[in-house]
Amino acid sequence: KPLLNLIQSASKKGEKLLAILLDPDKSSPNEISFIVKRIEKLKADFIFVGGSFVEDGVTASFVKKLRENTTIPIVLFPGDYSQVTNYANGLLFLSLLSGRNPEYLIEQQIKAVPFLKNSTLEIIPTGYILIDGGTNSSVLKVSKTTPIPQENIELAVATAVAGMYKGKQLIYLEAGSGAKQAVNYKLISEVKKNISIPLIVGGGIKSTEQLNNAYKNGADLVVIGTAFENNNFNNE
Ligand code: 1GP
Repeated sequence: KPLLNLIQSASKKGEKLLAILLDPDKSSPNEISFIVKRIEKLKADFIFVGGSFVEDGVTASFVKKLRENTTIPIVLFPGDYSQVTNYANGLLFLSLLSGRNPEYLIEQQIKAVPFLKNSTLEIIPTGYILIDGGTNSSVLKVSKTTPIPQENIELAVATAVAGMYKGKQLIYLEAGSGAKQAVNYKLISEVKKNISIPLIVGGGIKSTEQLNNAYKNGADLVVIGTAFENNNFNNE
């Protein structure tokens, strides 16, 4: 599993990784070569592609176009099973572990199987944990679940560790796209201390300072979407 190995070995060596998240719904295909140049300038390790509301077929043509413009690995971060496409390199096979909605714990995953059985995608089992980012993010609206409060570190840690015991290869702490409050550093460091698999953190990270603090506290891979989209993130 080349992508997972890359993340695992970076995590072991303490090397920090960056992913830029693109929402096919918000980025126009005409801008792709320009977007790719900006991503390459940031030296991002991955391009994540996904969104909460994307029409059928839009992700596939978007990723195809991306693929033609860059060699950076493309990883699907799908809002639902219809967003899965072979033009990408890998797939975060997400289970929303913080929620109690079976649709996002197992139903969507089952619906993806007919496609995935014949797919070339690297499938990466990922425990997805929503932390309250102070906004009614689209992932909350779509999943109809309650996020874990920032103060409830114990619950966040137990959820992450349960995910690891269930065999997830990555844990993703998510404050929600455009979150007012990113995942707090104490929570990141406590989760990190308690798991032996790589940790992804995203949602509401807008500055180099926040990025570096997330890394310092134990994030192995940070995901930036909104700030990149708004051209607010230059990592200088
Ligand atoms: C959202 O974690 C990602 O799923 C990134 O969030 O858009 O706030 O950067 P932002």
